[in-house]
Amino acid sequence: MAKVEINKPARSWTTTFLALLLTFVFASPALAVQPTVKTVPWVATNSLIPHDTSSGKSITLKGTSGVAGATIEYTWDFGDGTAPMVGTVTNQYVIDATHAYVGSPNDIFTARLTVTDTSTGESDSQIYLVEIRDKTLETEVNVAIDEGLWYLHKTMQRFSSGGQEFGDWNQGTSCGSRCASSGYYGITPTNLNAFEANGHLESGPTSDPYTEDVARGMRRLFQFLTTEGISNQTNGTGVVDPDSNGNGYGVRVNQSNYVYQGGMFMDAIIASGTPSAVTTTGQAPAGANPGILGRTYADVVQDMVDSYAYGQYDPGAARGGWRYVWNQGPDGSACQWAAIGLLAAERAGWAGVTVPGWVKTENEVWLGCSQNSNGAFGYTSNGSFPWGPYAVAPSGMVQMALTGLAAAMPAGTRPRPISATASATPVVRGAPSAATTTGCSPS
Ligand SMILES: [Ca+2]
Ligand SMILES: [Ca+2]
Repeated sequence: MAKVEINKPARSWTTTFLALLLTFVFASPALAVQPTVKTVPWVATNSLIPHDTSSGKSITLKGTSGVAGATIEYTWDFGDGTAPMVGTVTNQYVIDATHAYVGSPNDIFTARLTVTDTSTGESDSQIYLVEIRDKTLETEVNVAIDEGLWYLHKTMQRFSSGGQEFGDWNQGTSCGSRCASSGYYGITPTNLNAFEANGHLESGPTSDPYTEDVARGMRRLFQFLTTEGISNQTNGTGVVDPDSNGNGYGVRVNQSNYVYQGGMFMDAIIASGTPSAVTTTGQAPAGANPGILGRTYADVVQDMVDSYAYGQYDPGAARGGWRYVWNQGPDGSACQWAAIGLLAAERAGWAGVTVPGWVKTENEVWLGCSQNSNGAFGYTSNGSFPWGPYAVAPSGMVQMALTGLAAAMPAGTRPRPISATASATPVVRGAPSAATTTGCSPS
């Protein structure tokens, strides 16, 4: 019974009834959100290409729903005659089921995920195709990629801010130690790159649940960057201008160890495949400072190239590499991330993105300094192997790819492979020249 307030005219029962009726009629449909089911495709642009498995192997069937709650029920029908799995959707982003299909190569099973709102009877469903393959390395790799991307999807932390949807792997709350316990921003672009390298892009179809993940992550990625003023440098070739796009600024990761992280960001931005896309997040422009917000992806990448060009170490015989902060004497573990980012920028073929030639010729100086005559690349010089040759030899090789040395050298003169049994102290074969053993360590 409605409470009738003194001094206010009481509404008649018919008015009250009509108001309640209208509330019911118009409010209820607005409250009920129709379930929208998405299943993860193996190929983002063609959901009819099945996921790989091998007979008897446990795999994860993967889907999402637009809604979750006590009245939202899911059914995974595996399509092989076994009993379906039924449950309540508690997390709209994770409706998965583990299943092992048994059959012969080329057998295709059509599983189906159905989500029903039991309070309204509304439902939606999508198929999920699985094909039995021979248990080869390729099949195992494909299943591992499939499962790995789902792990990243499940551990992404999603949130809204300022009317935009975000996601990252940096907060270490809901995913605990599985997230970046160190809190380094680089984990987010690295994980985004895993999606992109496997064809799941922010510009992809909305039917792919990973499209939303990558879009959330890209918005977050640009919030981790900052502009910085850069200036002419004097290196072994003379005075050089690192500012290829002439705006007076570079861009770097807004955190410690930014030299190590920048290449991961450049990879993820370039792997989007959309140089003309415009950022909707990040540092606002202010006066001459271009900021990050409202710029094309290509322009941001060029400014990251500009910062690596600016931060390359310039003086002496050990010049041409990078370390913890800009313009510090090089080490091989930092150099590789510069090379990885710059190589991606160069190979992207994006209009307006260029890597100055002098960055590469100066990098060759560092390669000459840090390569031992046994072929291995050292850490801070050609005799520096604090962890053996294993970690920094690939660093030297990716730098060689950037400079063009690796492609230009005849096969017989490429760096010799590092033996798995090589000593932590490199064995110098033959008589190394003085130039390859001394005189090039950064001071
Ligand atoms: Ca610039
Ligand atoms: Ca410099």
